Amino acid sequence: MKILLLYPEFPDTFWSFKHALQFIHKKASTQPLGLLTVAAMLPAEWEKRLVDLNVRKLTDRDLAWADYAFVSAMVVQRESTVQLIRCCKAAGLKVVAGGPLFTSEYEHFADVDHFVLNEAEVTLAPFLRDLEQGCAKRVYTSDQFPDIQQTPAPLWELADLKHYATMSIQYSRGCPFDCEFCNITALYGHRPRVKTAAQIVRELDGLYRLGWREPIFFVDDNLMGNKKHLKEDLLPALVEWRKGKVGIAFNTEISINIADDETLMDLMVQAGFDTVFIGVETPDDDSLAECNKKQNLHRDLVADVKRIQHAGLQVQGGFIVGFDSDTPSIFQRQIDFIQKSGIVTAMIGLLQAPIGTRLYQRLAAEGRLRGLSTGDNVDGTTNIIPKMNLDVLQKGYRGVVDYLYAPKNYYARVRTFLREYQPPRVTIPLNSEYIRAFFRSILRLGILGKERFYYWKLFVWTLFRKPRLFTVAITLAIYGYHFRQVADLHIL
Ligand code: B12
Repeated sequence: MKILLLYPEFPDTFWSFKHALQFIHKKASTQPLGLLTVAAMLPAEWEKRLVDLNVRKLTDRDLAWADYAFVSAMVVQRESTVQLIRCCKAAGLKVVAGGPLFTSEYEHFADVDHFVLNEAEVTLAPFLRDLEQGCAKRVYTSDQFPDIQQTPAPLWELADLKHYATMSIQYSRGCPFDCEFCNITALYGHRPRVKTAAQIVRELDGLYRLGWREPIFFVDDNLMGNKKHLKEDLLPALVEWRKGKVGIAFNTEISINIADDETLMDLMVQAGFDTVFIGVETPDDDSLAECNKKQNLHRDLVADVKRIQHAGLQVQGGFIVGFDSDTPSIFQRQIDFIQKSGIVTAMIGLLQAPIGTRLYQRLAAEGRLRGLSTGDNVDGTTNIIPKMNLDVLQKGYRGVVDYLYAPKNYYARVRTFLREYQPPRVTIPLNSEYIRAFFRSILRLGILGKERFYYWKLFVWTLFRKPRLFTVAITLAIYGYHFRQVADLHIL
């Protein structure tokens, strides 16, 4: 059996990092981990070929070679997925589909032959058994959340690593919190399930053996979902693993209450983490209460962020406007809050209601939905009929984006952050690609760019005040360029 594993193209969005990746000559931010994991669960004797359309084209030869196409996607890839499936069908290929897009809305894909939904650890084996017996059904689904200690290591070797800026790896699935707008708990459950430290070390060894020295993203829904295992099992093992190795900084997603645990932050930094993404959402307690974001309520969120930065972890943040409790004053409050926190990578979006969330159910019952969410919550659209006038909301939102990514304010935020940040422990060996990226930044941002004045100001300021953070400063200048391109594309 010959299996073509297909990952559709991402649109040009905030997280695609497309415009920043050009500086380091990479094609995509990270590899499709779901497909590589599924590949490891298929019979070893089957032939497998990965085509990630973000890094290379799908050719007629690929299509002619395969017996089956296995497609994975998330909602934001909806459009390119439809085209990709059409292309496979036109080539006479049978299509098997799985992953979050299909688990959320498989009914919309009439051309797919078999849906293997939810987590493949549960649904793939029954599908393969039926396929062998010639009686495969159209839909395989399950409400079980499997033990991921049985999950095999992803087949990294199927991916052409040189095209990616980061590799991703997963320690846990699920989140103990229950934010109304998030579909993590619907997809992966409340009880965080963890792999063993030994499993993760084996996965890391696999990547290291393949020569990987660039960053690794722990794509957990909330790395500290199971704090006991994290502190007692994983982090000590990572501290040990790191000894004698170069490069490989880690980043992850986590909740704000990490700020309450100095020991945890310290262990994470020792283990090599330098960046965390946190859903900060809003400075407004009524909106936090409305969306059940209990972990963020009644806290001094700016002080929390500073504490985390001071411990040596850069904070990237998600922010939302458009809650029912929001009034037009929210726009300026978000701006002040984000500028003060020094969160440089601030993803601010309009509230959307993805299928499968409690928010979707509530608004459906209230008759306040307009179709499906685009899956990209920073494209300035929403499928919600908001309480605030939609025009006021969208104009206010546009104002916030304009402000946050205008070079003057963006670069000011970079300096606020660098003042607080402890240099990361992991030393990244300078490679020729980074050196070229540095010269490209001088040309594109320092000579040709609208931001050139702010670029040079940051350049000189960092050299004199924070020389050890010079690489971080240039990297953030490059990110800013990407964010501005995306903001211009979508909503300006
Ligand atoms: C890493 C990640 C990203 C990376 C993308 C990495 C990549 N190249 O794929 C980045 C940071 C770019 C990203 C961005 C976004 N993401 Co994201 N992301 C994740 C995250 C945290 C991990 C994905 C992963 O690797 N999981 C590990 C693998 C093993 O799990 P899996 O993919 O689910 O695969 C399992 C099953 O689904 C199944 N399976 C998967 N594929 C297939 C295929 C077949 C054929 C079969 C049989 C089975 C199968 O088997 C696997 C093993 O059980 C998930 C959350 C999560 N827990 O998965 C969110 C998630 C996928 N992201 C989500 C969202 C919404 C986004 C954004 C839109 C966020 C935003 N606000 O802008 C953006 C959009 C992307 C863009 N470019 O604009 C949603 C998607 C919801 C949906 N229903 O589609 C998720 C689920 C998070 C959430 N809150 O709900 N994301």
